[in-house]
Amino acid sequence: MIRSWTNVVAYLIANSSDRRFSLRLAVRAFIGMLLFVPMIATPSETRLNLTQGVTEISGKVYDLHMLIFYICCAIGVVVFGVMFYSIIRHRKSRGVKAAHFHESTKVEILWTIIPIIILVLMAIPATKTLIAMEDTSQDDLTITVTGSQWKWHYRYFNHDVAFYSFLTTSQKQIEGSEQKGEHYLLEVDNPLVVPVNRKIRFLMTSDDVIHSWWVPDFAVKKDAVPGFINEAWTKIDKPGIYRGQCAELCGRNHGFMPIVVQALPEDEFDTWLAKQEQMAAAKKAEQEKALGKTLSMDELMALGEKVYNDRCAVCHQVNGEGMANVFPAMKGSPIATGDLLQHIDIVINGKTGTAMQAFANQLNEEELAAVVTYERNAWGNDTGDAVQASDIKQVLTNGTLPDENNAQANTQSSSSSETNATPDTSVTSNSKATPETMDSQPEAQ
Ligand code: HEC
Ligand SMILES: [Cu+2]
Repeated sequence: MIRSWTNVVAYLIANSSDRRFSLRLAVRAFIGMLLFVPMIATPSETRLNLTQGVTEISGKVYDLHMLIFYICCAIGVVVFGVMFYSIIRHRKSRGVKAAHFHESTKVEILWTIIPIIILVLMAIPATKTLIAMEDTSQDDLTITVTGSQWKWHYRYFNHDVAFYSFLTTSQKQIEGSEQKGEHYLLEVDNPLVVPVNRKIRFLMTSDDVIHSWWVPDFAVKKDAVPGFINEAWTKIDKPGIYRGQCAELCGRNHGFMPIVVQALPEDEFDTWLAKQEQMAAAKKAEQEKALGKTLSMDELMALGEKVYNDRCAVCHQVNGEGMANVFPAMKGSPIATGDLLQHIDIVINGKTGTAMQAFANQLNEEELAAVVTYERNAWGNDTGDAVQASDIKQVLTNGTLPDENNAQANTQSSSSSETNATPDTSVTSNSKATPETMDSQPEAQ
């Protein structure tokens, strides 16, 4: 095709002395070009076009997109064709005299009615597809998707399985000091695992700002809005790994919260889910035990450093110096070197209206104790305070630190009272989107 195009151009130049002839050719070439556009867009593998995806809905969305695209091309050809034809045909050099009329009721009615008819015709298939996309009834599996700065959290309804999904691309690749990997910024530690051939309903919400869960292969793109629950669904035809991104500008690390979905054959998925439930139960038991343990300062600092670097350093930085005017420094912070209860409080409850989120449901007591200890002793903060898991448990249940004298009694009473506020890392309930609130308002939009 390119060859023939260059031929046309060469021909035009060669014959440019014959102006009338080349004009006619130019018009034909232009119309030919317009007709040629849809052909470029057809191959599904081109990076320029929408993906056909791996679900029935994504196929429908693709077809709809192509249909509308072709209609637009046809309109383009007709409108530009008439326009250029008229301009060239009635040009001054041919001695054509301009007509002096205006206001033609007939023409005006015509150019109102024809577009209306075209729009209505386009709306019919579009509405059908939209209605199918919105129909979340009769699902086989419900998954709650919660966005927060800057990670996704997934919870399997009616199963004791929930986890966070973090970006795993190394900082070095991001900075450019290391070769970028194949799935640069599109890889996570825990992908969302789902079965094929089952209808999966997603309930989307957010813990802080608006995010948007977008996986092009499923044609699912839904805003995750704090305080609201949006619904979406998918039914995947083909096992595989599908990648997506947060599609709503949600702050500094917006580009660092990708989505990875692993679609497994149904039986493999069932095995996976059963195993996750077992692991969750084992983890819970382990954490109960951790509450009674007293860790040494070294143990607390080692665990604390890991938690800090994994979860806090994105904002407060590894060197504890934060970022001027955005994220306060931990080094020498009045809170991290001051009142212990206030320090624990901001870590477990966060600070509303700021990027400092509540970590009570994101980390377990042991991790919270360790990270607070770390912040109070790293970077020359040297307060000497060692915080234990049982201290955190006390703050979570009573809002106070255990009194030195009856610490024993407090530990006993607290471990016997199982409250809803009990955090359990991977199996967490989000403060704003617990299963209870979701059950009571599943239709909320
Ligand atoms: C998404 C960014 C972000 C992350 C992640 C984050 N913080 Fe913060 N943090 C903030 C911001 C912003 C503030 C300031 C809040 C305010 O305006 O008072 C803050 C304040 C604090 C303070 C009070 C400091 C002071 O001097 O005012 C402490 C302590 C703290 N964070 C601890 C942590 C710990 C521990 C973690 C990890 C478990 C963590 N933060 C993770 C953003 C973050
Ligand atoms: Cu986001």
